[in-house]
Amino acid sequence: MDEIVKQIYQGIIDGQQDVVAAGVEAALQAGVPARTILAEGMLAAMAEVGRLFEEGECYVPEMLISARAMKTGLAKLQPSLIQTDVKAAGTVAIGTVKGDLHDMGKNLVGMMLEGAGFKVKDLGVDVAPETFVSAADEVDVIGLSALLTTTMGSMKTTLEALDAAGKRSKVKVIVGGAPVTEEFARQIGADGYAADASKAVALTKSMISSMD
Ligand code: B12
Repeated sequence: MDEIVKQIYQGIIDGQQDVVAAGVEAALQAGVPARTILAEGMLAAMAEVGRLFEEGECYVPEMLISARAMKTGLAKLQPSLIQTDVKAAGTVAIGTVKGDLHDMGKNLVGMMLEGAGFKVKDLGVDVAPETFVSAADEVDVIGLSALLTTTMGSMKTTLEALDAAGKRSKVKVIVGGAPVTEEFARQIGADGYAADASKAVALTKSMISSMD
């Protein structure tokens, strides 16, 4: 791994916002591709933080501090990360489902969608099914994010609420988040699943073109 990328990786694990911000700037200046910084420096570090938490080697406060450092880095990386070439048409509402406060994956997906030309409405975290239902009138695609196995059920509840309100056929619903799988997406009747932000962009494009 590149020395600067290593610095970013370690900075996120240690929760050092300054180190991460300076590292991202230095890496970009040195010509390291934004996607490499994201994948090898930032996402790999968050995965390691998750592993440390699981093993009882770090706790919620450390996880939060690492998340803050990652957010600082992401803000620096954002302009280089988003592709501004081809503009896609379409609107997407994205939110983290009820009971779940994790927002970095959702933010990253929203950021990449915006970069690809979509109009994105960010509904935030801990979003009630009714809020997604209200958004269904204004958008083409709804994106649901969940990071906890316990909140994956909220995705199903949200789809049921859309159905009950008679709005299920008006929008395409895509789902994602670390514990979510293609299989789960199919089980709950979502229209699509993507494992990461780039795939989410491709998926959204295909959802919109299937609506024409
Ligand atoms: C940072 C973090 C936190 C931070 C969140 C800060 C924030 N602002 O988001 C804080 C400290 C608040 C937190 C709290 C908790 N957390 Co936490 N957290 C994490 C951690 C380390 C990283 C998550 C992250 O941001 N990853 C980086 C992002 C970019 O990746 P991502 O979210 O997966 O998103 C990508 C894809 O999944 C996809 N995607 C995501 N959303 C969507 C949506 C759509 C539509 C699509 C198409 C794609 C897509 O694209 C994204 C970009 O590529 C994970 C570990 C892990 N391996 O995931 C644990 C983890 C998710 N947390 C966990 C737990 C247990 C908790 C707590 C319950 C801890 C506690 N005891 O309080 C609480 C729950 C609070 C709540 N109600 O939500 C567990 C969940 C276990 C489980 N099986 O359910 C994990 C897996 C850690 C572990 N290994 O045990 N957490």
